[in-house]
Amino acid sequence: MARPFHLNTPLLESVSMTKCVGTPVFLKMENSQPSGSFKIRGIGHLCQQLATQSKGVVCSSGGNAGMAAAYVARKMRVPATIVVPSSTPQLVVQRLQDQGATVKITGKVWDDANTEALRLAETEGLTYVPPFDHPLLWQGHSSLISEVAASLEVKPGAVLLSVGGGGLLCGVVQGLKDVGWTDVPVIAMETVGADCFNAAVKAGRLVTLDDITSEAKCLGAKTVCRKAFEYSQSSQLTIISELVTDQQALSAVETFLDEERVLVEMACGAALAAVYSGLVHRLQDEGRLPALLGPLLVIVCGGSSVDMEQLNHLKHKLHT
Ligand code: PLV
Repeated sequence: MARPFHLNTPLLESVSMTKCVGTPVFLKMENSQPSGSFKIRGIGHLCQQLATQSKGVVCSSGGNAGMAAAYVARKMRVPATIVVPSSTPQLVVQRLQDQGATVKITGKVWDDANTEALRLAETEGLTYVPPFDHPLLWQGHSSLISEVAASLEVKPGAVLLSVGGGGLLCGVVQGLKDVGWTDVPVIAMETVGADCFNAAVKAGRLVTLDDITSEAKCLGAKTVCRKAFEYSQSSQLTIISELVTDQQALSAVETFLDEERVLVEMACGAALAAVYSGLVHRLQDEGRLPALLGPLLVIVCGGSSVDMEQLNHLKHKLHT
């Protein structure tokens, strides 16, 4: 089997988050992947399976799936076209180009960019790389949990992560199944306005949002993948779907920068906000998480759509 493109990332204990939650908090530092997020796990795996003979790959993305596809394609010496929506910050377009990718800006949200990517795959004979909805992606992402299981001595009390289109959630659930941890609850976070999973859970069916109004653009898929919804309905699993505001997600990004000295984007801030805003505590008070909780595993999904200028721009826009 070919060597994977992703790294075995550090698992760090966070003293400040532990203080906040009252139970040990471990951070799986996916921000330190070569492409800046966990996406490289699934996309690396998918490309190794589907793109070795490819004349080129095309990936639709809010940014980070594109970064992973561009990195992997460069290593595989395959041309990459990344289709992003107009909401994508210029800094991401630049970073994609620096990876050697051709960038195409199409439509307002990821769903529009995806229609164009599918069209290009069809008309130009390119290999389509989906950002979240494919079993090979989930299999690739699942390595994240087997790494944790190999280094954490005890079973986590809960896993905390962000949901965009649901690929990370599906990969984590698959990983939990692989290591026999299916009884570990998963807290699935989104921002208000990029909440397709929460909408589906509430409605009991897949829901397509009218628009993406959150600034956490990398969570901005209008419809969650079917597998993630199916997992939410499974009686074998506990998946808790919760929302934070953009302000809470951004403020979590700032606190994380101050306390852990790591800059992540708002998509990741959505998960971190569950700790800093007291949501984990609230879930315990409501009896949805045990009062005596085992270690909390936080997936620091990372993200490249952020620098100091973008952070200041978001602060100004959201008045935090
Ligand atoms: N971002 C996707 C989908 O965007 C993308 O194209 O990059 N954290 C970060 C930093 C992300 O970039 C994403 C997804 C997620 C979390 C959520 O992962 P998902 O989509 O697998 O649930 C529209």
